[in-house]
This record gives sequence, structure tokens and C-alpha cells, in this order.
Amino acid sequence: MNKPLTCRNYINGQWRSAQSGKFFESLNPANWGECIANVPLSSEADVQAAVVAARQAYLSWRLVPAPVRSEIIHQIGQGLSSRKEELASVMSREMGKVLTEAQGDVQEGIDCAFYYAGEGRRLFGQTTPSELSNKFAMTMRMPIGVAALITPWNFPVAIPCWKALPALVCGNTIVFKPAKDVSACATLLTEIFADAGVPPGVFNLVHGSGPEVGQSLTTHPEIDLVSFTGSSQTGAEVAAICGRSHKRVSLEMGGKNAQIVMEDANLELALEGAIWGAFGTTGQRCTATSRLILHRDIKADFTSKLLEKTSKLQLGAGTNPNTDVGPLINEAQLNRVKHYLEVAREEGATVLTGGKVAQGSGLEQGYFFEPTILDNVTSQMRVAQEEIFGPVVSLIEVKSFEEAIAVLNDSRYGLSSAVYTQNVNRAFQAMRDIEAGITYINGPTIGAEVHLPFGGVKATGNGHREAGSAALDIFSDWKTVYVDFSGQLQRAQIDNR
Ligand code: TXE
Repeated sequence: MNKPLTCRNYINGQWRSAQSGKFFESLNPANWGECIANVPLSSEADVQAAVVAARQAYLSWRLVPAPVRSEIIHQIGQGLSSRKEELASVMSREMGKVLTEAQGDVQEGIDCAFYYAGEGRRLFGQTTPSELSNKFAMTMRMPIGVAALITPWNFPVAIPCWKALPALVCGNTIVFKPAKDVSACATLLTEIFADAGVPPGVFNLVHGSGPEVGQSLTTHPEIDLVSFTGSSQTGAEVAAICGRSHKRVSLEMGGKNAQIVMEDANLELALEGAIWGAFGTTGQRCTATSRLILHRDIKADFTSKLLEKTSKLQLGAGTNPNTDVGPLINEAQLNRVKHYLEVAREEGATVLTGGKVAQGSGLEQGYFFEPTILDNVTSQMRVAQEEIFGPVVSLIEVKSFEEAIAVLNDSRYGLSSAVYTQNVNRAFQAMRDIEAGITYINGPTIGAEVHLPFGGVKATGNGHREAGSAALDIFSDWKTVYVDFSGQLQRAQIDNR
């Protein structure tokens, strides 16, 4: 067992304890007897210090040329690369995900760093003709100010990088509040930012709870922008607070993602996609496959093969190289999944496999739940409508392609979607008719790449997109500039008519 890490807040370039002097523990979800980190339990006073530092640092950071900001972001990419194995190992122990997935999480941060490092030499605006003579017109991206980044536990490096790196390249300063369950990961990430040469006050870390630290940030008058990923319920509260104080807010919330398998699909491919989509990261991805919409002609065959593959999945600690499915993040999440199994049974769904807390050697002190397949699910059931966020997938039978699309769209969420078909016409119809931010053809619902926009429609988000150049629209404002070199007053829409 490793010695617990002692975490600190990082404010104005200094590592500090919380002003309360209190700590909480971040525990290993695969073995709750292991403390991964002792973490400061911060309060409003710590948030205040961080916001003051970020506000002060903004005055100079916004004037650093973007290509110079980029060089620091490039160093962050180098730092992440050189500490990838260490970060992944801590992540696997602290958050529970399988080591290879944890490496993928860090890799996403690295990719993101090199992408936004390049962006510093672009940040393109537009030049366009003016309608008046001897007048010049253009647009420029301007930073917003101090950004609060509120992040969940399921992607401890990738999600903070998705937010922090475009925020930095655009010239904003940051107060970062990670989820309590991944405080050690957030600490290592912050060390990498500091070692890369991010100036004091530009990137600040405050550990603590959502209601205390998170809410102090969303209500703080000196925070200009909040970028949030988490539950729909908390997202709605964050948006309401930001709306009242005219803060910009980007929200990335839940999903109820579906994979359609048509009768003409390559079934082996669709099976592999279903297993990875439903049970990868123990179903704790916002893009996880939680509904499998199966054409009736292949349903029986597909289901028996799915059961066979599922029975082979190994549960265990993410650090064990033989593990396929790790633990859930904490007791609350385990109770949530257990609750949804009760709901499923009450609603008349059939539990084909799983459906209970996992027992067995090595699983006694962890939040393990068996990979679960629910059959006879209809679109109206709560298990087909609400985000479960665990290793649970519901099978829904359909008779036609049109019905499959209708069932997929019968959701308040619209994040990711997948269609397995060999029919090119159906593939293009699906791209056009599915109500989701992301559609995969012949691939699972998970697998986002950092240079493409990420986000959803309907109740999944509020219209913003993370990653790629789309994220720049969250972290910058357009300024439109007119330069009149005619030496006289020229009235648009009037003098040239
Ligand atoms: O999320 P919360 P939780 C969904 C998933 C999961 C459920 C609950 O369904 O089962 O949410 O997870 C901070 N003001 N997702 O409880 O509470 C909090 O400290 C400001 C989907 O972990 O939304 C954390 O940093 N901030 C999601 C972050 O918000 C507050 C990933 C998210 O926590 C706050 C995670 C407040 N009042 C959960 N209350 C995805 N889209 O991937 C909490 N926070």
C-alpha cells in the first residue's frame, strides 16, 4: 500500500492548506481501506484568495502573446507525457478505472495540450470587406476573464485539460475545482501546470465539496465564466445562479446513449462495440451505452452472444492487468445503481445477468457491481430514460429502422449515439435524423477525439461544445473592429445608398 499523498490548494503559485485547517480523505474505490490522499477541505475563504489571485494575474496574462502562452501549454503536454505512467497509476487507484483506460485518459490530456499549443498561432478571426470606402473590418477573439472550472471524477485528467487548455490559450485565468474523489489526480495535474511555467495566479486549484467550494465559485462576483461537467441536477443549479448574475456558463451533463443494431449489421463488430460502450469505465462515462436497440431478427442471437461475452468480463481493481471492469467510484454511486435495479424489477424488466453487488475474493472492500443486462425494456421505463451511470445496459426490441431511430430519440438527453448497419442509405439517414451531438456509424458510443467538438443536444448541455476549435467559443468573446481611414464621417446603411 502506498503512503497517502498530502494534497494542498494551489493559490497564486503557492501550495497552501485550507484556511479551516481541515482535511478529508480520498479513498481507493477498489479497496476503501486504502487512503490515496489527505485533502484540504476548503471553504469560501480559500475560494476568495484564489479568485483574487486569478483576477490579479489576468491583468498580465491576457497581454502575453498567444504564441507565448502556447509554449507553456506545449510544456504542459511534455509534462503530461513524461508523467503519464505515474498519473495513470494514481488515477487507477484513486478513481478505479482500468490502467489502460487511465493511460488513455492522460493521453487525451496530452493530445489536448498539443492541439491547443498549436491553436496559439491560429486563434483566427475574420477580415472582411466593409460596405464603406476606405474602411477596414475584422474580428478578434478576446479572453473572458476569470474562469471557474468545475469537473467530475470520471475523467480526472482529460476533462480538466479540455477546459483549462483552451481557457489558457485564449488568455483567461483559472480557478479549478475538481471532484473530491479525484483530488490526488488534480494535485498531480496542477504540479505539471506549475512545472510547465504557468505564472503564479494564472492557474489556481481549490479542493473541496460542491456545495461549499463549487457554489462559492458560481456565486462569486469576480468569476466571469463557469465551465461545468457533472450531473443534470447540479448543472441546472449552476446555470440558474450564473443566469442571475450574467455569467457565461457552459454545461456538459448527462446522457442516455443508445446503440442501434440492425439486422444487416456485422454482429461481431456490434457486439464488441456494445461490450466496450456499456461496460468500459464501468459504465461511468457520459457517453456510455445504456440502451441497446436491437432489430427483432437478430435480437435472440445477439443477446445470447452478448451474455456469453459479458460472462467472461473480469471484475477487479483497475490496477490488476487482468481486470476488464473496475469498481464504481463510491458508495453513493453503488447505491444509485442498486436503486435502479429495484426500479427495473418493479417496472417489469428481466435481469438476464448481473443485477447485484459483486461478491468474491478481492472484491470485499470495493464498490463492485456485476455487469448487468436488462431485457424486456420499453422506452417508457425509467431505466430507459434516466442516467444510471453504472455497468447496466437495457435491451429494447424494434421492428424497423424507423422505429429504432424513434426509440433512440425518445430521450430528454442527446449526447452520443451509434448505429451498426451495412446499408449506406440507413447510415446517412441516421446521421441526419438522430437527435444527438455525436453519432458513430459502425463504432460504439464512446471514442471522442480532442480535435472534434464534444457535447450534446437537448438536456445534455446548453449549446456549447468542448474540445477542438469549438471550445474557443466558450473561452473567448468576439470583438468586431472597424477602422475608418476615410477621414470623414461615413454612416453605414445611409451614406452608401
Ligand atoms: O455529480 P455532481 P456527482 C452524473 C451521473 C452521476 C451523477 C452524480 O449520473 O451518477 O451525475 O454524480 C460539483 N455548485 N454525472 O454527484 O454533484 C462537484 O463537487 C457547484 C455525469 O459526482 O454534479 C463536482 O466537482 N458545483 C457526469 C461536480 O460538481 C457543485 C460526470 C460534479 O458533481 C455543486 C459526473 C454546486 N451546488 C456525474 N454540487 C458526466 N456528464 O460525465 C456539486 N458540485
